[in-house]
Amino acid sequence: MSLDASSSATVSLDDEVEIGFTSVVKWYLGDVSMVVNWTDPTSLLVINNDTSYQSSYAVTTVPTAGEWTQLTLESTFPQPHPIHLHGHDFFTLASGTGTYADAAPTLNTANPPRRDVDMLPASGYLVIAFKADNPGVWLCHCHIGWHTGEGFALQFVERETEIAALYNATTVEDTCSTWSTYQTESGITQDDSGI
Ligand SMILES: [Cu+2]
Repeated sequence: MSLDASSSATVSLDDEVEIGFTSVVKWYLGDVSMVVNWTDPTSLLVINNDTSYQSSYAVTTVPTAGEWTQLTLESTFPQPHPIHLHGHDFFTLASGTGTYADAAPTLNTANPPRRDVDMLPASGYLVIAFKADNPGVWLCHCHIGWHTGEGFALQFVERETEIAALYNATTVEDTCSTWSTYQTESGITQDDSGI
């Protein structure tokens, strides 16, 4: 089915992808390296109406049904990254090498490719967009597993006020508390981004 995208977004992110080498390697999107607490996932926070997210949760809220969100990722690192978004088939509006500003691409909104993964080229940029038609907590991350573990991720909380009703709160709370007990009893220490 042919579907068009929009080039006008009400939520717009333009994040530089960066890597930091300190005692451990971390990836950053827009200066944030994601770290979420295993025992306190975003969906549980939403259910508990505890929505003052820590900055390390890398949350962008997408409040309005039917409006568009656009994410531009740029990287000067000479390695491609497969970018995956949960909850949507996103539209790829542009990608290429060099900086987005230098390339100044025309965004392709006329039935553009729809993907659940697309490549951020080495030393390049990727522009994706999605329409807020699916309430939920949606992770967007590099699909190279250890990059995800090193913080290469962000999340969209889409139509926050509608999310709790979509969950069975008891199931979520029970699952989280069971995990928490297991983690404590087994002496497991979280040593990565938590995703
Ligand atoms: Cu990666």
